[in-house]
Amino acid sequence: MKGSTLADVRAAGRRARGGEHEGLTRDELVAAYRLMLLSRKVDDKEIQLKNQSQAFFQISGAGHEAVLVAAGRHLRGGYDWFFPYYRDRALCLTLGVTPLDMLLASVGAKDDPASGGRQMPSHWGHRGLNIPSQSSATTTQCLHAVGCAEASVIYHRVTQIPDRETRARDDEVTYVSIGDGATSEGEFWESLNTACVKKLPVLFLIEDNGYAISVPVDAQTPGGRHFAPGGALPRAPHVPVRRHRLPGELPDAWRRGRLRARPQRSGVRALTLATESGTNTCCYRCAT
Ligand SMILES: Cc1ncc(C[n+]2csc(CCOP(=O)(O)OP(=O)(O)O)c2C)c(N)n1
Ligand SMILES: [Mg+2]
Repeated sequence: MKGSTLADVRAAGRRARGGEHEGLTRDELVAAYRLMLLSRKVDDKEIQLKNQSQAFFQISGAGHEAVLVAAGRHLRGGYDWFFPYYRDRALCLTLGVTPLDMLLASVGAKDDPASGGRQMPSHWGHRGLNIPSQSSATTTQCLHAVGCAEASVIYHRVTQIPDRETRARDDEVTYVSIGDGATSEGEFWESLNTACVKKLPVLFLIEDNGYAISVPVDAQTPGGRHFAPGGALPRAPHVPVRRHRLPGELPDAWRRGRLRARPQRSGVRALTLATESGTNTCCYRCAT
């Protein structure tokens, strides 16, 4: 599916009337559009709560919705495992986290299923959907994801583990996502290294929005954007690299990842349509 905005998906839905658009039926496009719009509306509501001092923090996923709905529709909540970045609201909605769950986290309620109000908002967690709670320190999620994927392999291989069928599925994969800025940290490269050495079934999604707060990507990533020839992604030639400008290209690559049970990286370009977080007042801007 071309494009990554709400308007692009709405236009694709019109073109698909009575047929398919790039392999997606009209109903599938409408379902994707509803999730994208829901994600944007929950962001808007949280920003309103923040401005009313009812929420103490807000992290927006605006601009990242299309790729994350595409990812979520090809993964399975409660079956695969998830270490989503803080902008992954649309992925979590697609997996089955509800707007109420998100708003409970936003106001730090004790009924918040992610952490009982102990974590910051958008620090995703859901026991039933296989979303383990994460740290606020960016990139630590990559190490957790690789450990999780290694556990999948061990459950698969060691047949003596009691109840192994109820604890792990043979074709489960682990999803982890990260921003362009966080890929500069050592944990990212450590996790890629281990995933490749052990051939672990991990999907890395890099959401490159061109900035890490105020630092543009070309100030900390060789070659500039993650898509650029000679950019950061080709620096690890042992990991199959897929550069996606179009969210619709994701699933095919990821199906291949599942079939081969090997690490896969995808880089997508995103334009965050909000501030970095509720504590910053400057908008993220596209570098190009
Ligand atoms: C280890 C660590 N260093 C710094 C921070 C502060 N911090 C939070 S978000 C952020 C920017 C990360 O940029 P990027 O990975 O590109 O994600 P984006 O916010 O652009 O989506 C930083 C530096 C942190 N949370 N953890
Ligand atoms: Mg960024």
